[in-house]
Amino acid sequence: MRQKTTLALVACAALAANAADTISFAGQRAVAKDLVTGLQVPWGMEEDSAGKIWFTERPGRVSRLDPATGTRRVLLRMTDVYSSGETGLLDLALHPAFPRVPQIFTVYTYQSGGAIRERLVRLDWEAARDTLLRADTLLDGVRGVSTHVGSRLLFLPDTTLLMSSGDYQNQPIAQDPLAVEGKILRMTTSGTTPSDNPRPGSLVWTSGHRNVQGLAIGPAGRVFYSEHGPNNDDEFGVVRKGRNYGWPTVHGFCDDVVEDKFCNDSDVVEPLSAYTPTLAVAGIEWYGKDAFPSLKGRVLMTSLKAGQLRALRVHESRDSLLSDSILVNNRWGRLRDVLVLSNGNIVLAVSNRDGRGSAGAVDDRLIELSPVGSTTGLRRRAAAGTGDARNLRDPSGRLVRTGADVRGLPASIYLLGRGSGRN
Ligand SMILES: [Ca+2]
Ligand SMILES: [Ca+2]
Repeated sequence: MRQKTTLALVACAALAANAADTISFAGQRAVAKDLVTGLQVPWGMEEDSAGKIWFTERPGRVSRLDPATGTRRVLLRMTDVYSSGETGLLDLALHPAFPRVPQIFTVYTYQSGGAIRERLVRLDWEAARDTLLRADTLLDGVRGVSTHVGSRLLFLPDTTLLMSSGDYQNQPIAQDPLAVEGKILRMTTSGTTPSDNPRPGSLVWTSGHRNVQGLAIGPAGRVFYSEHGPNNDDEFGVVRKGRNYGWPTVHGFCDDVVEDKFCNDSDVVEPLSAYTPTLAVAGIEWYGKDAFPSLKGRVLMTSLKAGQLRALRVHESRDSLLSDSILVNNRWGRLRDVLVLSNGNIVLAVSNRDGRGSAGAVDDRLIELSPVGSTTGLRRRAAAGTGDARNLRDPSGRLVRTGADVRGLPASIYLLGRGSGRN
């Protein structure tokens, strides 16, 4: 087939950090583009009202990224963070009225007398100097070890804050009503106990957790969680005020004699889905946008070990799962978190440098998925110089690359072919 060609100058070196692929995703074509590369365990992401992405990296950095340009600014390097195993700087949450209320909340581990402890702090964004300042400590002294320390943050519509804490490998603590570990906690933005928490004076919102790694909110304030099981029964489910989630007696569903008794005695909430073998489920997010129509009304869930992004459809009013599908299956390695942007694009945090992955040259990174044909997708692809190229030839006509990925090519003049042949 004769090919329609255009002459194009492709400055490949400048494209290395902005590589884009066109892939099949959620029943349509999508552009997968690296927004930022060379990160170290990006853990939590949030979008502000101006469309910028704020994110943490586990060694202690808080950054802001402009997804339109790829420009990243490190706003804070926290020097008292202890990062080892699963610990470090974990999730962050912007105040719901940000930037009018210029507050950011983040949780991290530190060392105290040889022990690992965890604290939740407030950072204030100083717009004039575009910097973050340590402002307040909401909760301190949460016990930790190098694993099972949570911690996701999620604002509720009433501007109270949920924080997940792990069992720090001390399993019975999850059932201790006086301990803050192995729980989902709820507090005000100054760290005090809301008057409508289940127990007066207690931050405990739900108990019986091993290590909740994902929290998300859907329509009507419905809150979802993801949680790591041991070698079995990772969980996805609904968070219900004051309820017991069963750990360590109950793994996943109440489905043996011992579990059944505990579930009845303690009114345990079962998950909506459980995964054996485990996936190492991680960040979750409600998808309510139109950019990927097949995902509308689903919860997106990442996983580390399995490298998956899943879409879960939960019944509108009943606590039952209607479908659970795999959107991404170990394409980029370990996925720590997912963010839905206001335009409906999806951002994934890749976590191959967390000590349990196999890191490639550009890891860790944030990858943005946008639908092919969207204004955003076209603009970004044009900016990246990838166009709709099917194959790329040198000036003598020799085929040097098929597909849209131009990583690694020297800067030169190439012919962009749009034919169907691979010859
Ligand atoms: Ca459970
Ligand atoms: Ca079970």
